[in-house]
Amino acid sequence: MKNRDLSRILDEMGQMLELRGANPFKVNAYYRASRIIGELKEDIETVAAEDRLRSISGIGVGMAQRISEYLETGRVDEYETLKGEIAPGLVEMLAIPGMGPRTVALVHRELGIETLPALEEAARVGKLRTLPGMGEKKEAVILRGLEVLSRREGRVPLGLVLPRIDAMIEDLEGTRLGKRFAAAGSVRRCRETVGDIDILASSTKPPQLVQAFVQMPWVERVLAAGDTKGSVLVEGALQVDLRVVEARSYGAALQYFTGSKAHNIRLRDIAKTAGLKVNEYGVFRGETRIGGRTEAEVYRLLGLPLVPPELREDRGEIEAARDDALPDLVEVGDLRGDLHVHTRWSDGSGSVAEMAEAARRRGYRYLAVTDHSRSLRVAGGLSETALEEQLDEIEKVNGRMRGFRVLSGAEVEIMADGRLDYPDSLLERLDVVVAALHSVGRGRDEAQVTARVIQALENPHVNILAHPTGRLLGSREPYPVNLEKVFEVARDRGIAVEINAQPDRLDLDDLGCRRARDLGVPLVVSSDAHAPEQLGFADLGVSVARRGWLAKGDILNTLTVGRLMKALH
Ligand code: DGT
Ligand code: CA
Ligand code: CA
Repeated sequence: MKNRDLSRILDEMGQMLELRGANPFKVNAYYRASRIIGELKEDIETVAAEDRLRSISGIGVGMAQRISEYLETGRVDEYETLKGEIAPGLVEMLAIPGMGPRTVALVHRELGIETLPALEEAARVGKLRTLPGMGEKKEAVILRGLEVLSRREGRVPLGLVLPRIDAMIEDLEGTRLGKRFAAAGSVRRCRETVGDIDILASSTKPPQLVQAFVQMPWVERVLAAGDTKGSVLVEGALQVDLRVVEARSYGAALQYFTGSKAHNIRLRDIAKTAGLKVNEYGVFRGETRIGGRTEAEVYRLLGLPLVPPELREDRGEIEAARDDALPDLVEVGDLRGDLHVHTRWSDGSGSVAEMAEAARRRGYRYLAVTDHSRSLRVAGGLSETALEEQLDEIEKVNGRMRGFRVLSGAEVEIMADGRLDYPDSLLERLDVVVAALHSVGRGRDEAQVTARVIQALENPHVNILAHPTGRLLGSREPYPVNLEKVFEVARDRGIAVEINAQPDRLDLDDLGCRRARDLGVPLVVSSDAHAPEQLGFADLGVSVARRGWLAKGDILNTLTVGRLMKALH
């Protein structure tokens, strides 16, 4: 789907226009179109193909033209022109969390700042705070934003690149110049962010395949094109490396290029001790190749069972493999339901029935509807009365469905004093209460935030703690919270901790999962879907769980609904 890319481009256009002081109506038209397309349930290409762009409310003639232009040519002329006319440093500044077009225009106009280093310098020496409408706080926000931006640089959340990788591999398969294709590197290990994309292929015509690769329409710049490898940049400056090997080396190459480097170094040591040599071409004794066609064979020749890619970080998996004690990792197919989703009642885009149908199509047997609670106004939080009405609707949907159960629930705000956002008398009536913190307020320290969360977990109706650290990949650091203490309370009170599978959350992360499991805390994998098709995010959550060494038995939403309710209550 091109919805996300298009939404981003329109938003950037709005920002660039605002930066240039364009008419606010025009600016807002872009922001609105960006939002509408970002939230659109349908594939924008389908809508355009069926000539229905104009029927989307909020999309006018001009906007529809730009959308068609993008879908047909892969670019929007006006976007490229705007980018060309504005100093590149100013465009970069727009990406700083906490800095909008107005602030960028202000520092440009008043201080003549046009680059990130100049901006940082001005913030450090306290020049920004003197500008009208700024101040010390805003200056500190910008400094932190700069830091976040520099750390984010280069790494992209896995969930955002996975669909693109599938499409690229499909295109490569379409050339018929290779036999097998796979993503390797950090993508295959399912790291939460990836530095670049490594694709491996087996082929009898490596140079032709490399040529076809660097000529793909999605390639923006060719960095290298040799006989067996090519490197390119695709949209958003993301690097893609293709390696082509012979079929008899495919397993060895897949093992080598999956990494991690640390894991590979350990394997090579083991090989050496056994008088063998492993590299990307195979396993050798002296000059003789003794294997390399499959990855399992490589491990077998080293006396090890196949180590799942998600574990290959040298975090104890080599020792576990040697002792034949690798965990039996949870799989996507083990999930029987989802315990955190939103509907149109708050900020989701599907009805209760639509979400339930989509869950059933995924093979689930239950789904907890957990819309936002009353205080989270920005996300359309439900009043008590609205929640009671929703309970009636859930009952009706349940009356129509067989072999599937919609559980009632809510994602309830943890208030500043640690109390929950609905009275106990209402919480008591829900099947699943998910407690969540959406902002901690300025200047709160670890002790305060931890106390607030623990206070909430002491409410007898809470079943699950949502996204426990609140981090957003590339844009927000975790809250200062002592997870260790939170885990202990959760364990003692039988409260599950969530692995929130939104691509930019993945919260808990892999190490958090492992620690929770070691402490005996039950976990759940939740999509936090805001639309039917987002239920699929759960797959990403499962990969985090696998990287955290979790087995099926560690995850409550692998249970049948009867057992689940017992475990939660
Ligand atoms: P990334 O791209 O930063 O997210 O992380 P990776 O793990 O994908 O790293 P990348 O793309 O630099 O290399 C892909 C794999 O190739 C890496 O996981 C292991 C293998 N590899 C690369 N360089 C070396 C090396 O110097 N020694 C060994 N043993 N393996 C290497
Ligand atoms: Ca990589
Ligand atoms: Ca690479």
